[in-house]
Amino acid sequence: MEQIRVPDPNYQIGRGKVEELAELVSEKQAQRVIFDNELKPQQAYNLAKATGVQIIDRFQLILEIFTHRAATTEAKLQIQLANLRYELPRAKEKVKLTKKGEQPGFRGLGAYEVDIYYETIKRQIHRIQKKLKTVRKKRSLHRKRRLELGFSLVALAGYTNAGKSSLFNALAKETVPVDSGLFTTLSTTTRAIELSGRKVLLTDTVGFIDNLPLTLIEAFHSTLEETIFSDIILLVVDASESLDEIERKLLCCRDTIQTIGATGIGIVTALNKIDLLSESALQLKLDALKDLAPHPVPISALHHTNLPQLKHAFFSYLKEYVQASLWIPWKTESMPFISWLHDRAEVQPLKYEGDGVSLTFKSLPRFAEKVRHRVAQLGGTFQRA
Ligand SMILES: Nc1nc2c(ncn2[C@@H]2O[C@H](COP(=O)(O)OP(=O)(O)OP(=O)(O)O)[C@@H](O)[C@H]2O)c(=O)[nH]1
Ligand SMILES: [Mg+2]
Repeated sequence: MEQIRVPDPNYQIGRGKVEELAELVSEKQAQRVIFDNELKPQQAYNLAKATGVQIIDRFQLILEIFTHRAATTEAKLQIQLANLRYELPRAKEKVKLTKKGEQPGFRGLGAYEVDIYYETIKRQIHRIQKKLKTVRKKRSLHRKRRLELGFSLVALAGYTNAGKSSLFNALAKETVPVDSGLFTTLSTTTRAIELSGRKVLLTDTVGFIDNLPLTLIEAFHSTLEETIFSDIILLVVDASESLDEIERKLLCCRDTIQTIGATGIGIVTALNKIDLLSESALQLKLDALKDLAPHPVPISALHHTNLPQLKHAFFSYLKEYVQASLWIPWKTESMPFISWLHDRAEVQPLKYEGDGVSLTFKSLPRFAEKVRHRVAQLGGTFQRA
């Protein structure tokens, strides 16, 4: 529903509209109503009373989406903090309202004293801020764990609804799943896939949007850690929209990538949903987007169109593998070391030499350096080709 008017202090929308809304809710058996505008507690309360369902605004919706997507402790804390900061100025009024009678979205608050509820939130904010400080110190651990795997990281990114998750599923399905034992520590939105024999970690991320409420920006950015630490960004665009829309969203993506500090990472653009476009319309868009969309590949995630071309495009961006040879003496730690290496690199058959074993492997340069370190600990020798 849409209405153009000066916001009503009690309902945000006009009385007539409130009635229409209540009818619509009952006709559609809606479970909640989402407002694009920010709502005052008084308005949310009155609307809940009039419609019988919970009323939330854009801010709360976005917060909910972030809550589902937050993979790291830091992101989770940032989101809790954003939520509490949203609640704090509303706390006293909400408790007062609830004392008049509980409504959907206001339940349970009536038991509080006004000041106690406010103070509780303040204390929680304080506690989370303290936790965040500790967590930030540990931030790099998460990243280290990924590097430790020895895989290249590809992050899906793009405006909301562009088709990132569809592409994620399509790519994950098209490729042989890699032994999952290793990945129990990864989030559900990361899959290991094979790309021309190389192991790659593909991560789905939360969608970008314009006009993000200021208080949510930090929480949003911390859910995008995967993007910052990736080797390639696979930027997904809904190419079926108008050229204006596509440009606006691409600019928003470019800004977001810059603000989170993911600059300098190779970008391949998947122009998605081409099944909805004619050949000539697609060509027009490809020409018009030349400067805004780096390395464009037209695809359809839904129909699995052009996925090989897409994989080829980002394969060329993966860091070159380096080759190295090593020798380690035969001792108890040697066997676990070799199986660790097998899981993470392309290892050629072993050769038993005297009282030790030698082998050649290919991997990412950063991983080869890690191997060099472990070989030294085992008292062996290491040589990069
Ligand atoms: N016609 C068509 N529809 C598609 C294609 N890819 C995705 N869609 C549809 O686009 C909608 C959004 O797809 P998602 O994969 O959920 O998009 P997303 O980018 O992950 O969205 P958020 O996670 O909300 O940011 C869904 O209804 C998909 O079915 C495509 O190639 N063609
Ligand atoms: Mg998605």
